[in-house]
Formats: sequence, C-alpha cells, structure tokens
Amino acid sequence: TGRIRSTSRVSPNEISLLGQKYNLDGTTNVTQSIISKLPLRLHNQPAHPLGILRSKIESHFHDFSHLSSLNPVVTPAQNFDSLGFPADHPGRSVIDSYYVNEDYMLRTHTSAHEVETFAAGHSKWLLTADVYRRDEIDSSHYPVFHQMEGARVFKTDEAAIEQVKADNERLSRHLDQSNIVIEDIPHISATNPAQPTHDPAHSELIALNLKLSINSLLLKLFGGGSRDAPLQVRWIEAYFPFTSPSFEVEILYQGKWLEILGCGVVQQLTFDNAGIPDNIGWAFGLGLERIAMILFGIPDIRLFWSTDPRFLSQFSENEITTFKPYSKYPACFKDVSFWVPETGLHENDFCDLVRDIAGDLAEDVKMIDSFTHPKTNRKSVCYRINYRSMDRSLSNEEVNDIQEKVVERVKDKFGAEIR
Ligand code: FA5
Ligand code: MG
Repeated sequence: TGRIRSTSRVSPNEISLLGQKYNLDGTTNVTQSIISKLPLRLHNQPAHPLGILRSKIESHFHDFSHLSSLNPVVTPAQNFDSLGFPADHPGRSVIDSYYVNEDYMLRTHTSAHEVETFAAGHSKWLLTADVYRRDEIDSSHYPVFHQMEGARVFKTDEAAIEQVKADNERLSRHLDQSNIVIEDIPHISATNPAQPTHDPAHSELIALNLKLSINSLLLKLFGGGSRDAPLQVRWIEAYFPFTSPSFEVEILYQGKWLEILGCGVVQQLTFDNAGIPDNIGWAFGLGLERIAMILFGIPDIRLFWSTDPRFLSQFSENEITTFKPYSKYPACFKDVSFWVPETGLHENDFCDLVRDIAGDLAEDVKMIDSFTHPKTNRKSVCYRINYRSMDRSLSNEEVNDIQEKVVERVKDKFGAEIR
C-alpha cells in the first residue's frame, strides 16, 4: 500500500525513536519529518510561547502535580482501549493516526496517559505533551501540536462531597465578581447523562466543579475584559468515549467562537483500569497552540517551530507579549493534477507526502479541483501547494526541485498517473 516510507531506517526493517528501536511493518506510516519533531519538546522551553503558556496554566493550578516529558510512543491500548474507545472508532485508522508499527503509535491526545497517571496516585494533576495527528496543511493545522490534560479526583464519602460543595462556593464567589459572561448548559441531561454507577447529584457537583475550574482558568488567561466587553465563554454538549457528561468550551474571539478544550466527568472504566474504582472526578484536554495563537497574536502555527531569532527573541519567561510579524517572504504556488489510483489516495496521505519532502516550506495545501470521468469513472484531482519559507526567499529552482520530487513521489509511492 506504500505506507512504509520512513527514511530514518536503521536497517530496512527497523527504526530508532528517542533511543528505542522498533520494527517496521505494513502499518508503519510515520515519516521522517514527523520523527524529527519527537525530541524537540517545545513546551519545555521556558521562553517559548508554548512554555510560557504552560507555566501560566500551571501557576493557576498551583496545587496540582505538574507532569511532562512522557514518551510520545504509546500502545493503541493506552491511546484508545484503556479509555473505552470502540473497536471501530475512526481515530484508530492509519488515515488519522501515526503508527510506528502494529503495536506502537504516536499518542493522538494527552488522555493516553490518564490511566497511568491516576494509577500513580495523582489526584490533581496537569500533564503537558506533544501529540500527533495526520491532518491537512494550513495556517492553523500542523501534524504535531501540544495538549495539556488536567484532572481532579474526589472520594465519594460524605466528607469529600462536602468539600466539593465548599470548593464550588469559593470558585463561584470569585467568578461572580468578574467580567465574564458564561453561556451554560445543564450539568447533566437526557442526551448528556450521568453514568449509571454515579449518584446524579454527585455527578452534577463534579460537573459544576469542572465548569467553575475551567471558567476561572479562562478568566486568568484572557482577563476579565471590561464591563462593556466582557470575556464570553460558551459551554456546549459534546461526546467523548471516556467522559460522561461531556462538554466542549468555546470563547468568542474577534467575532468568532473558537474551540479551546474538551472535558467531562471521567468514565468509571478509566478509574477501574487505574485501580482506583471508588472515585469520581473530572478531566479536560486543551490545545496549547490555539490559545497561544490568540494570547501572543501568532498568525501561523508553523511559527511555533521556528528557530529564527526574529521569532524566538521576542518572547521571555513568564511574559505574555504581542508578536510583531516580520515581513513575509514571497509565496510560490504550484499545482499538481493526477488520476487517483484505484487503491485510493486520501488527502492526509498527500499532505504527509508533501510535508515529508517540503517540511515547513509547505504553507498550505488545497484541493482546487476534483472530477470523475463520466465514461471511465476514474477520479482526477488537482492540488495547489503554496510554498513559502518563514525565514528566507525561496529560489525558483529550489521550489521546482521540491515540486518535481512531490510529483515523482505521487507516481512512485501511490501509482498515481500525472495529468
Ligand atoms: C481530545 O483530544 C480529548 N482528549 C480532550 C478531552 C480530555 C476530553 C479529557 C475529555 C476529557 P479534541 O480532539 O477535541 O479532544 O482536542 C482537544 C483540544 O485540542 C481542542 O479543543 C483543540 O484546542 C486542540 N486541538 C485539536 N485538534 C487540533 C489541531 N489539529 N491543531 C491544534 N489544536 C488542536
Ligand atoms: Mg474537539
């Protein structure tokens, strides 16, 4: 199927990731450009926007355990099964996730570490990590991004429940005094139910504790606004296999609602798998890039990976400052049209191929045309690739060279016929 195309093979059948060797097989779809990101851990750089944001969130949840640097190579059991994902969940496919081989993959979310973190005895914790998803190419999508998982567990005895109530009152008082407008939904409902093993009243208290904790974090990050322009937060019903009830949170930014995180009341299965069945609690997972792009005014997600001093020198530890864009270098558009092979060629496969060859020089990939021949039933597509460096001017020869390689690879790896 042409899925094995890593160039960092130690030997034809082996690959080394963070010092550990793995066998390759028919499932392997990690590319060299992805592998090169594994050691970078941007969230550990204190003067990088992602590191600054991470510290800011950690200082808000100052009495939580602050964890990071866990190995991104996990088992599908950790990433999916331990959290109750169904066997046929689309996220498991090689279309959406990066596999090292049949038995190992790159985590697609920080929730992959929930069970082990609860099992280690942490009852209030934050965990920051790089996560990997096969995706399209544009200014807000990158196949590696950073998430922060946060969770809190409570015992279910009377005294513990009283503590949740007290904590809820304390958090409510703080929020009542702030310029924040919250569009709320019921904590539990017929379509977003409490779990069968939970006392619905307990589930409501935990969901409220979650909402108050998140709302106060957002207030800390985005400020209270003014009386005329308060921070606007919206809670939406969501679905995750590993929480119920589940929510997504959006904030209003420049006239648009922007998804910040997913969260909910942790499924009993997670606690059972962690060996702490007699607990109830909440968890959230937020995307650091999304928030950092707003807070620092960073216009393109590729900039987080820049080592250009004109980018990095603009930031310092513990300070949220507005990014001043330096002049953009010219863009160069190249089109490629081909007949899609009978075995198919997913857009994610094409984007990965482009990234593997062009790296961060590919700013945007768009399908600009697609049609099916009425007689032969063959499908033809045309992709437009926008090449642009963030650090320098690209020469015509260089771009032509890259484009030629892309065309060759589409032919060789996928057997596509160029038009
Ligand atoms: C999750 O990943 C869940 N694990 C979150 C969760 C944790 C739910 C704990 C319940 C309990 P989701 O795929 O929606 O959910 O991603 C969570 C957040 O990551 C999003 O809200 C967004 O902020 C960020 N995110 C998702 N995809 C991308 C992307 N391609 N680029 C940048 N940020 C992204
Ligand atoms: Mg989502």
